[in-house]
Amino acid sequence: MTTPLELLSVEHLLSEEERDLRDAVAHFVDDRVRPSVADWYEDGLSSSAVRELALEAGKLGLLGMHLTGYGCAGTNAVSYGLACMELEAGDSGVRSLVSVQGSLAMFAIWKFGSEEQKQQWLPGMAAGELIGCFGLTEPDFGSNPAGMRTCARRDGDDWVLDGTKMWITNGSVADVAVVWARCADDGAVRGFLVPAGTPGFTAPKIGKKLSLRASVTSELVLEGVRLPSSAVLPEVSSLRGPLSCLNEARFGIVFGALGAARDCLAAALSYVQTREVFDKPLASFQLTQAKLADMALELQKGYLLALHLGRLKDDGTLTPQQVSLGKLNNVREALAIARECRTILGANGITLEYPVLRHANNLESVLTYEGTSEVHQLVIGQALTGQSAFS
Ligand code: TGC
Ligand code: FAD
Repeated sequence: MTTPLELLSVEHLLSEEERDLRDAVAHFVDDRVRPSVADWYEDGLSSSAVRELALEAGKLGLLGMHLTGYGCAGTNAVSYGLACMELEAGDSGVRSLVSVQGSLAMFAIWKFGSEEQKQQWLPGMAAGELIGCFGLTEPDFGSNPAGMRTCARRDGDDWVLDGTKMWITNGSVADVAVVWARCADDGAVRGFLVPAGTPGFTAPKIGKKLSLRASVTSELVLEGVRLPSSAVLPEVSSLRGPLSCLNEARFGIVFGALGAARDCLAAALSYVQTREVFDKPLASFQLTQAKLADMALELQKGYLLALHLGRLKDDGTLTPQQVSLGKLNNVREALAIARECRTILGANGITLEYPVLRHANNLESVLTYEGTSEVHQLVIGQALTGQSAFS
């Protein structure tokens, strides 16, 4: 029997170094994620578990791995993508931890921070000793962050921040929050580094989630938060700042979502060999094989797309529109695969004994965060027609 990813021999398109890194992350997921992930999902991931995972991911060099200097591993983009794929084969929440830390919080500081800010935060974040979060979304402004109400005003040499951020991954665990705010004096959007414990800053955890349960999600509340002038990221003063960070994280998701889909397909392939219906293995029915063939096809098309985008990124030519194409396709197809696998497992598919509904539920969040499918359709529509249809 051939595994889905062997069908097209996509493996041959990877270098030995890329395969070795991918395998190391896969072992980490087998050892540290798979044995506990059903419990994390059922109980909700604790803050201490986030810290432990961050330290282990830091030891493996996964945090900010595609960045250079400041203790970061400096791998190529394809290796980062492959790491996301293996982590998300474990759980989207674990990939989220690595994405938010490396591609959002660390990238913001690495790209737009002062040398002093980089020295202060990046080595500890790369090691997983310090955790960062990224606050862009607000209760009333998700897809349209340009409408943000979080406001920064000057008071002497200080900045004072007021506002609320919503749905922030690791908000209540983080040692530092990268908060994007509109400045009262010039209307520019700037990033601020808000250390945990700053007076006026709280981060209540969001409960009752039915998706991404192996991940902590929080609100950020800023009430007269006073920060020194050194807290502002000096190198950007428009939405280009946060949107550039999103390009990085979305790229990881292009690969990551396929990991979740691959894990679902592996579970379904194993299930159909042993489950008998109408006195024959489920694998022997044409309808089952048609489902499996279509899913393997989409998985491999998605993998080729991800690799192509990864090679473009390593060449320095990847555009945000191309990232939108990859995120739109691969998350949408991954979710369709997860749901189809759930049908194959019948009632067993609804339990945490198997990964399929957990992945499907997680992928509902992945479809929404980092730009909803509709936002990415509109980005592509604008590229095709030259017309913006956002508003
Ligand atoms: P627009 O007026 O077109 O541009 C404003 C400024 O931004 C620049 N720009 C970009 N820069 C870099 N990368 C991109 N993709 C960019 N898109 C635009 C643009 O050049 C301009 O710069 P400047 O310096 O000239 O001012 O922007 P717009 O307000 O019309 O917005 C366009 C739109 C809707 C595509 C954008 O707002 C968007 O992407 N919305 C979706 C928001 C979103 O994805 N939020 C995600 C929050 S973080 C998250 O979800 C983390 S989940 C956890 C995890 O990853 O695990
Ligand atoms: P809305 O923007 O209100 O969209 C609602 C619906 O309207 C969607 O279907 C959308 O596609 C559609 N829509 C919006 N605009 C248009 C349009 N112009 N045309 C047609 N349809 C449109 N954010 C952060 O900043 N940091 C984080 O760490 C973070 N982590 C997250 C973790 C989880 C688990 C989740 C679920 C979300 C997280 N988010 C985070 C927030 C996420 O980025 C937003 O949820 C997302 O951007 C969508 O915003 P919204 O939920 O406000 O939906």
